[in-house]
Amino acid sequence: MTTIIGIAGNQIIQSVDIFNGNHVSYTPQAFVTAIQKAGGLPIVLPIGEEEHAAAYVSQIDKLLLAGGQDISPDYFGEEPHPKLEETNRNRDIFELALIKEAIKQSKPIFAVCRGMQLLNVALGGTLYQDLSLYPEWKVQHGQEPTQPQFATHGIQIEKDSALYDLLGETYRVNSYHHQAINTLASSLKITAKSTDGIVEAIESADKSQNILGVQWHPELRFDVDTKEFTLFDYFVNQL
Ligand SMILES: [Mn+2]
Repeated sequence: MTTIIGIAGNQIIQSVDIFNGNHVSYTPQAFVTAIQKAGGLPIVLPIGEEEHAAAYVSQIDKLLLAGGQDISPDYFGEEPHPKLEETNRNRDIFELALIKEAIKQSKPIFAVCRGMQLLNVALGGTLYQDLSLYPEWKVQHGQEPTQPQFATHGIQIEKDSALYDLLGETYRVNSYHHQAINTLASSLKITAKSTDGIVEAIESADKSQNILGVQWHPELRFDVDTKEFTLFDYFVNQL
């Protein structure tokens, strides 16, 4: 049986000169391609009503949370900091509902960048709305305009983790985030950090949930680095 992967989709809802000005639901092609290459069957879940999250999750085997907008800070009890960037409240609400349903229905979750941060918030953790709020910030975590196929900063991986088995003790990742995990949700464990101490990967603290979260973008490097592809292979075929 083919493993059905639900990818939580994003929207373009401002006026832009693409798609003939139409608003669109979408996910980056790289997620679709990586899942197909790993033998999974990807389905894009458009942002919808939170009460429909249970029906969506019941149709899929596993959930993938992609990157994108900043997370509305009131979900972790803060007002918007001046350095907060674009948010989409509808996406936050829908994805928070997808996460709760996936956990309730025991469906594994692979969470990328914003997805990892939102997962932490959904489970009770908090974020730095901007890295300038992190006192020990020393590494460039927003590598733009350097292209995403280039890994720019190092991470140190914890031994007792699935990530260690996939990537080893040290690895280099690309980095496109200005927000980061602050306090970690109690049901999660940190499995990798950058050298300045930013959380770069998480897993479930116990065996009750199947969770892999990464702060970088493996979907933008898997075709130039076979180790990066092992994350998708693990998600689709093992997690
Ligand atoms: Mn980083």
